[in-house]
Amino acid sequence: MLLSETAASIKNMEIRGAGRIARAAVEALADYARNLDVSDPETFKQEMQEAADLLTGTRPTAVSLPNAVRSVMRALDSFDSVEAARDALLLSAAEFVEHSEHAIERIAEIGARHISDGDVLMTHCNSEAALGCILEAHRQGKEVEVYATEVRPRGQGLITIRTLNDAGIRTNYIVDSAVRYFINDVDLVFVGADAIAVNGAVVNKIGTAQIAHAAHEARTNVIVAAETYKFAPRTILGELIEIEERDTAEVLPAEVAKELPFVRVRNPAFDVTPAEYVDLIVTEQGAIPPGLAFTVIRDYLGWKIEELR
Ligand code: RUB
Repeated sequence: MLLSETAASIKNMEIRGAGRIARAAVEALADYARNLDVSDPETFKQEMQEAADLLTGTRPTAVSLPNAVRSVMRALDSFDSVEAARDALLLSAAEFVEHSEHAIERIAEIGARHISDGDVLMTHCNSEAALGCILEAHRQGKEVEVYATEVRPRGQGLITIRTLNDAGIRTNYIVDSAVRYFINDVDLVFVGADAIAVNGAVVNKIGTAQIAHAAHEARTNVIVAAETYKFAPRTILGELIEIEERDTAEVLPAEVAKELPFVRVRNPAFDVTPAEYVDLIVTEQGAIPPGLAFTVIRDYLGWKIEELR
């Protein structure tokens, strides 16, 4: 897929979910580098930077996207020939994709340990990492049942219930507003993340915070499944994670909205779940309480505070 096509597919959500977005962006960068026909290394770096900026500008919340792109672009720092720089970038991109796929497998293994035979789980949106844990528990022979939400306005719950159904997992499909009604029937909430702040707050699909709040009230544990590259380094400096607000026509058709001049439609795609409503974050490096988010940024993302300034 061409760079501009990948960027458009991420923006219009044909490619969606923070992990998939990161991998698609890295693959698009690699493809662009492979075909970039320039002779001067500075021009190569500059063109690659423009490509990187195009990709990172597509969706603002999933921090996996800039983290992935930046980690691959770092490969260009120390080369002075186009061929050497190209090779280094291609190697780094391949390593990222491999690491990302491996991370999903590790998270599934670690997350499944927290699921017991007979558990009733709830999930929201469509997270490859969260679903990986549920599918792995099922694969191990644990009998699980899932409540999956619809996920207004884009309906990602449909993708989730198809996957669960294909695996033969008993699933209840509910509207988002039925979460509190059913929360007492649930043993464990499993969700993914688009970004995790240094204080352990989790940014995920709009509605996650309400679910976590209901779970907290019902004393039901909330587990977040997230690769370490979903942690947001710049939050160390107090930077807030931008919440994407999408086209209002996803919520109300434009022709209806036109008839209602006093009505303003709002469509935030994500919300922030405070760390105190999160019991555990399962990463490929192990499961941590949200209070240890800083150590992930320090120890696994390789960011130095000086670099962030
Ligand atoms: C997807 C979403 C997912 C996270 C984690 O939102 O909120 O829960 O991205 O997914 P959208 P994963 O559909 O708007 O991209 O675990 O697959 O990275």
